[in-house]
Amino acid sequence: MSERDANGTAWGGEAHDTAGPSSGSEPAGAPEAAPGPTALPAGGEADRFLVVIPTYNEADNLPRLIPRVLEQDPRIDVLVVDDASPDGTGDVADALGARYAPRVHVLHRTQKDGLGRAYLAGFRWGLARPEYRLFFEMDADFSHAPEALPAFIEKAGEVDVVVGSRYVGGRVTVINWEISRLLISLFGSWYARTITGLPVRDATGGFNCFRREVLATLDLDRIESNGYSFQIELKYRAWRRGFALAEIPIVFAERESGESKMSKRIVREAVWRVWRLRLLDLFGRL
Ligand SMILES: Nc1nc2c(ncn2[C@@H]2O[C@H](COP(=O)(O)OP(=O)(O)OP(=O)(O)O)[C@@H](O)[C@H]2O)c(=O)[nH]1
Ligand SMILES: [Mg+2]
Repeated sequence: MSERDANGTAWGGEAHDTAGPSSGSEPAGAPEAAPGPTALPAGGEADRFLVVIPTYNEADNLPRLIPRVLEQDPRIDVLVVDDASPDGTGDVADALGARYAPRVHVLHRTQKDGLGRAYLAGFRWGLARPEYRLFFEMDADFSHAPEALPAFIEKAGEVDVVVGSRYVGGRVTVINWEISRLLISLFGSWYARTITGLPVRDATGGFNCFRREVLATLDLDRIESNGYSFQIELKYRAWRRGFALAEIPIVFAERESGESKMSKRIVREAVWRVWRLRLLDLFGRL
């Protein structure tokens, strides 16, 4: 799958494989004509945060979301990872990239390939740029309130992985979900926790923050999951590598507009993936 950056330059997926170079130069294979958006800030300051937002048909949401994300902290940059959305989200993202340059970047992928693949492409993009110290996962549909970002940043001063949690302190902070969806989610987290031992109440949650070292240490190529289980797998691998996880409470609101991509297939994938993770770990092959 080929990807092009906000300037529309095509660049192959292989270019991402050398994650985390320590020099301030552009990553190999990522031809960007001008410095600017991806160059190291003056003085080699390496303290920026990358909010990775995967999008599929989020053209309505993105223009309202991006400014709200950026205003939370001057160190925040955004990377939109769009899978050739038929509703033109990619073009909307490019326009936002130009408007909010150099803080908004866009990765275009050629086909819908799932949330997990989109995040992995986004993480590799960020790891190839040494200025990014923290990485965030965030949905484009306002389920995740940008106003929570400062609390994640603060907690990331104490732990390696900050998990945004809908289920901490004996409370359920979900707005506008059908009871069936809530039960699937609660059961899913309990199931993942029970089988894998992962000490997290909200195992499937997708509003999370990772220190750079976590993503640089995990072998991203080995991550197979793509749907809900992607969120479980990422947390599980980080935890098994000995990284410290902590949950902070978030309020999760069902999407305001646009279409849901939640499917039975995604739930089914999660059901068997957690067993696979546990067994791989048991046999030392995680
Ligand atoms: N790039 C990319 N993004 C995706 C894909 N599937 C979902 N997304 C995005 O990932 C985020 C989460 O997906 P959602 O559809 O909101 O999934 P959900 O929150 O489980 O379900 P709903 O909110 O009910 O739709 C959103 O920003 C989506 O646009 C995909 O295949 N590729
Ligand atoms: Mg959603």
